[in-house]
Amino acid sequence: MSVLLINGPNLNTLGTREPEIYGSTTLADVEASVRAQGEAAGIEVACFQSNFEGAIVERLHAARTDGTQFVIINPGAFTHTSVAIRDAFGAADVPFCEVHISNVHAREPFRHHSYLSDKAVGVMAGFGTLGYNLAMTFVIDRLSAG
Ligand code: CA2
Repeated sequence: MSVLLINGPNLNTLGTREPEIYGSTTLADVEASVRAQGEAAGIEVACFQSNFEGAIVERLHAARTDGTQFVIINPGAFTHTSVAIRDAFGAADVPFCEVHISNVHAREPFRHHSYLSDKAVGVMAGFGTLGYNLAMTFVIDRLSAG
């Protein structure tokens, strides 16, 4: 069983800036933690981060045929702008959860709209980096149930 964890722009700097919003956990910490959760459940976790919209689109195209059964994605700022990533999920035909570290609904109005949420199985927002683990707990449950 295989899960793909995708992080979008600027999330490679997680843990180094704006700790009052995003905390001090690094992306490497997040990836290791979600991988460990998967390993304990017999699920392989592939991790991908890019600051480029097209690279995320192409990774989603690959997910259609590489055995990915579920995607967990924090699209970063592309959440609020990217019809291309929305369309790529349509083409990939793989279920996904959307994760936001911060509570986007308690922030600026432009962060309240997501181009992905209505296509997601579920959305986590505001639980800090723990949100990735909460989403992974759901995915493990979903995949284990068959
Ligand atoms: O809350 C989230 O996870 C966001 O997806 C993060 C995006 C933001 O544009 C979304 O509205 C909500 C921004 C990621 C910026 O990454 C940083 C990483 C470390 C420190 C500061 C910013």
